[in-house]
Amino acid sequence: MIRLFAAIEIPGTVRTRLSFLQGGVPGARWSPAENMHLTLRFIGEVDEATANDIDDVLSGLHAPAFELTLKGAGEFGGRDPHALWVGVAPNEALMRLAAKVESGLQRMGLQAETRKYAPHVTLARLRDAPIAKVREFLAAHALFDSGPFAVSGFTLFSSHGSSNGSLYRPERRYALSA
Ligand code: 3AM
Repeated sequence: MIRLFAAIEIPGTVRTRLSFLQGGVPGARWSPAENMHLTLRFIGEVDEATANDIDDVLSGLHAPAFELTLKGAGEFGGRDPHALWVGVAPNEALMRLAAKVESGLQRMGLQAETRKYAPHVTLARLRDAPIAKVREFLAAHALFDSGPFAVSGFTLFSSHGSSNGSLYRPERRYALSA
């Protein structure tokens, strides 16, 4: 079995800038810069035959290249926040790409993703982080703006290890059309 997700890779220069945002929240486990990505679709554990089918579907997907801007900061979890992230400036091309990935995977037989797609780049996972510090972090980085960068493809990653020591390995890369 292999644990998979499809994601957009973030350029190294942008990941370095994101790593400069990391700090000031006790109880945060900050993501290493090499792990930072924008998930398109979490897939989960699949067997090898299914992984091959997924690769076929993603290889056959046609979508245009686009520009992406990371913007602002947010949390998941509300009163008990469990993740800190930077968001994405409104981006129709990204939403269409995520929808194409979703419909392709459903057509090949994967269970539909029931949660609404909420594009984000995770900066930290939280455990018992003081809410005041979380609010301070969000206020401090509300105006973060990466500037636009080109997205010319997307990647099928495998995920190894536990959530804190996760290693994400690019398995396949798929080009978007110029
Ligand atoms: O893109 P981020 O880092 O927020 O949290 C996991 C990570 O999200 C998420 O998939 C991404 C790559 O591992 N993930 C892990 N297990 C998940 C699950 N059961 C999950 N997303 C949804 N359901």
